[in-house]
Amino acid sequence: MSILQQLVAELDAGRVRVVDLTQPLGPETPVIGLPPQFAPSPGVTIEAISQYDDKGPGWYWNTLHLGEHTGTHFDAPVHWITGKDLPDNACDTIPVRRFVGPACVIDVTAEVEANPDVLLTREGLLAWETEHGPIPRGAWVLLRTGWSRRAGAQEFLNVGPDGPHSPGFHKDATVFLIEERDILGVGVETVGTDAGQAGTFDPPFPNHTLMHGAGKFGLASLRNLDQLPSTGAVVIAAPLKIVHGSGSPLRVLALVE
Ligand code: 23J
Ligand code: MN
Repeated sequence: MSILQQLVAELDAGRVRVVDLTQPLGPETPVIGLPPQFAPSPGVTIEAISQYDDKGPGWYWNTLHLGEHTGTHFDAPVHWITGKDLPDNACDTIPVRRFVGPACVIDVTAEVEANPDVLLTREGLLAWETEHGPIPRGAWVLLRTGWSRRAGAQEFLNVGPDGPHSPGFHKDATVFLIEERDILGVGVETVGTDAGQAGTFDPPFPNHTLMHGAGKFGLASLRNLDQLPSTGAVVIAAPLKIVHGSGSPLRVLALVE
């Protein structure tokens, strides 16, 4: 059997599973809140074009209205000013090979329960590697925080008087993943790939600033990371081919043995 025939046989036998890392996309989907001087994300509106009625007796279809960065979504390098002049930096020009890679899942759920603002550090990554081996070039690095268990926009966005509180990456961890591991990008359970308080960091939004400046990607609002092993899964995260798109909602799938 060829490798792909073997893969299909393993899927049929249930020895390889497809895990859905995607949130439902609808009017209830929480979107990021930015400070009031900036233009907001519009949320999700779905309006029927026809539903087996006068407007289309035999068919049902909808119009979607939403931002590119809504729900489970992909961040392309062109999303950030640091990545705006890179080659192949948008949804329609990134080579498709770069949407597929091995997953390294870093579990900080216990730390987040103690402190929702916790940041994964370079030391945290090195400790993970001592246990699981080096993060390979071209990996998706997924930050498992338990955050997707938070039901409803209020708990999920966790906005206080001083802005949102949610976990993320320390700048040193981001630099390490770019310069010493050459990953594809990071994925998180939270609404964005930076910590809730990252607007106050130096630089602001260090994960967006540095990852996209290095041509790397982001995946936000993932779920079901607790169904993945620390290593060994393969993640497929292919955004819509939006012309000059800065990002896109997408279905993120993991293949797990
Ligand atoms: C726009 C401005 C700031 C941020 C974001 C978008 C995201 O997190 C995003 O969805 O990429 S932090
Ligand atoms: Mn985004």
